[in-house]
Amino acid sequence: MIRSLSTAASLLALIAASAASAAPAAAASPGLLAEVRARTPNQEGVYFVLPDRFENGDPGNDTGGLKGDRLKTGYDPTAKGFFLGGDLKGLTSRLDYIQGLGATAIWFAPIFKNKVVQGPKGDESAGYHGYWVTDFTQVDPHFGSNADFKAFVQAAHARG
Ligand SMILES: [Ca+2]
Repeated sequence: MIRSLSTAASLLALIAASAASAAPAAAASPGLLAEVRARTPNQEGVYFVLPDRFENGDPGNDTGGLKGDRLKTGYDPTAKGFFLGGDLKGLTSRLDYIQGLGATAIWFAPIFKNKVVQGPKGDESAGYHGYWVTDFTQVDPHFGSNADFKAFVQAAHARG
């Protein structure tokens, strides 16, 4: 069974994404939640994932809604220092795969809106890793939307 295990930063995103609606685990049954809560940390199999490098579920968000070359959009699937296109829809679509590995929890790199590109001229790279956060209340558009994050959490929680 999979349970979302988030970094403190990702928890903030979850709170932001679900602030206007029901609790994110509402889809899981009370018995399932009790089972999950009874597990100790050493019973979890944590799968760490960098969303940009996992699965591209929506090519429409690859440039994060930005126009121009890779120094404007951060997207260049031919360069390891730039966004490759992976996103939350892709991650959600591969929950069967992650569960099949035996993982019971998912921990992923920050997904918040972050600086697109930085670095000295000729040595620029993009924030595909998520660690240049500029807004802790919004999912970076390269990864999807707050609704996509909520859908991921609900799909993962529905598995336990
Ligand atoms: Ca994408």
